[in-house]
Amino acid sequence: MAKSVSLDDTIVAISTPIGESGIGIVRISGKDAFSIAKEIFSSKGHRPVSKMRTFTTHHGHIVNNLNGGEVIDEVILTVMRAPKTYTRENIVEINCHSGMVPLKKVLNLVLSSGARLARPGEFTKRAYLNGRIDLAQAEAVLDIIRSKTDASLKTALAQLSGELSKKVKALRVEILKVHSKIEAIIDFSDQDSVDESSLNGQKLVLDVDKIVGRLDRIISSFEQGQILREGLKMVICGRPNVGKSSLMNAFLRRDRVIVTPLPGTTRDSIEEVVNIGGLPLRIIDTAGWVSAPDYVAYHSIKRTSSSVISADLVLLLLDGSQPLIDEDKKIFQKIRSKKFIVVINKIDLPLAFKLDDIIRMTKQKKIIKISATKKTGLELLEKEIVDTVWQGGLGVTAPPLVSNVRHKDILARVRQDMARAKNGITKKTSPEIIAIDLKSALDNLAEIAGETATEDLLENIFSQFCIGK
Ligand SMILES: Nc1nc2c(ncn2[C@@H]2O[C@H](COP(=O)(O)OP(=O)(O)OP(=O)(O)O)[C@@H](O)[C@H]2O)c(=O)[nH]1
Ligand SMILES: [Mg+2]
Repeated sequence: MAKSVSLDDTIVAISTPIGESGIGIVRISGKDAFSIAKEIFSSKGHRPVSKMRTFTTHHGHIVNNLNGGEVIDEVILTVMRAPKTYTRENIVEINCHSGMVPLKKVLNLVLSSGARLARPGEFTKRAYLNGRIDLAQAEAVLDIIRSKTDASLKTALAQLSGELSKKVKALRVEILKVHSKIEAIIDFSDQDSVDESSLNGQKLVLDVDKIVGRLDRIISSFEQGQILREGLKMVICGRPNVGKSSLMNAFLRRDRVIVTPLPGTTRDSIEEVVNIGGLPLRIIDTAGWVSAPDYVAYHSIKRTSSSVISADLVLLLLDGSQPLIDEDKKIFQKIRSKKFIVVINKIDLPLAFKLDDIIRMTKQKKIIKISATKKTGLELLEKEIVDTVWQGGLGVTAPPLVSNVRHKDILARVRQDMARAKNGITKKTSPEIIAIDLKSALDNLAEIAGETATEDLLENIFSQFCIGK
C-alpha cells in the first residue's frame, strides 16, 4: 500500500454541487476536524464538538471569531467519530444554506482555521489508505456516482460490497496452494534423494486449469460490464422514410430528430442515450440507405455503414405500408452478420406485403410490429431488446463481476502467468521457473485490491473523482 501520502492534514471540501439548492455540505475530515469545528461553531448549549456523541446532529451558527464573531450561516452540524466513519477519521459535516456565498465563506473559514482543501477523491482515498475499503471498492464508489442506470448501479454496488474482492481473494488462495506445492518441490530437490516424480504434474495441471477457468469466466463478464457502463450501441437502420427518426423520438419521448414526409430527411448519424428496462442504450438514428446516392447522401451512407459496423444491436426497420423492394433486401445483406431485430413500422396503415416474405428473407420468425407515431408495440419492442441483451446472442446473463478496464487488464495478465505456469508444469520445466510465474500471478492479483498500488496509479484513479467525494 502506498504510504507516502500524509494523513496528518485535516482536509475540507464542499461536498455538494455548487448552485442554488436547499442545502450544501462542507465536509471536514482529519485529526483536527473537531477542534476546527469547535472554533467556528456556536450552539445554544455551547457544548464543544469534541464532547458531542458520534452520529448526532446539532443546530447552531457558523461564526467568524477572527472577525468579531460575524455570523456566517445558520447550520446543522453532524459529528462522526473515528474509526466508524467514511474515512476512518473524525468527520464533521456542516449543512449550510446552499449557494456560492455561504458555502464559500464557510469553506474559507475552515481553511483559515487550519484545514487544507481536499484534492479530488481524497476522502475516498483516505478510506482506502486507512484500510476501510480496498482499491476495487474505491473504484466502485466512482462507478456508483457515475452510474446511469439500475443495472450499472447494481454492478457497482456489488463491487463496493466486495464481491470482486472476494473472488480475487479466493483466486489468490488457489494460486497460493499451487505455489506452495511448487515451493515444496524446490525445497525437497535440495536434498539429493528426491526423485523428479514428486512433481505430480497431472494434479497440478488440473489445479491450474481450474484457476484459469475461473479467470476466464470473470474476464468474459467484462464485456457485459462494458455494455452496462458505456451503453449498448443500438443502430436503427432502414431505407429512407420508413420512420427511423420517428422511432428514435418515440424512444426518447421527445421530438429530438426532425421528421418529415420526405425521404432523405436525416443526413447524419444521431446518437442519444436512453434507459430501456434498466439498460443504458446508445441509440443511433441513421440516414436512410439508398442505392443511388447523391453527393451528400454518399457521405451520409458512409456514416450509416460505420455506425452499423460498430453496433452491438441493429433494428432493421421496414415500412409496413409499402411493398418490400430490392433496397430492403440490400440493407438486410449489410446488417445480417450483426445481431438484429426485425421491426415493421406503420402498422396503423394496411400491411403492403406478406409477413412470410420477411420471414423468408431474414430467417427470423420473431417480427415486432409497431407504429412509431401512434406509439403502439413499443413496449413489446423494448422487451425484445432487453431479452436479446440479457439472454440472447450478446451473451449477457447477469450483472458482471468486472466492469473496469484496469481490473480486466490485471486479470488478463494473471491468466497469462497461469498459462505459462501450466506450460512449465506439462513440459516439466524447472520448478524455480514455474514458481516465478506463479509469484508474478500473485503480485498482479494484489494490484486489484491495491495492496501493491503505486502513487501514480492512485493519483490516476482518485483524480477522476470530484472534489468532496
Ligand atoms: N402512419 C404512420 N406514419 C409514420 C409512422 N412512423 C413514421 N411515419 C411517417 O413517415 C414519414 C417519415 O418518417 P421519418 O421518421 O422521418 O422517417 P426516416 O426513416 O427517419 O426517414 P429518413 O430520415 O428520410 O431516412 C413521416 O411523415 C412520419 O410521420 C407510423 O408509425 N405510422
Ligand atoms: Mg430520419
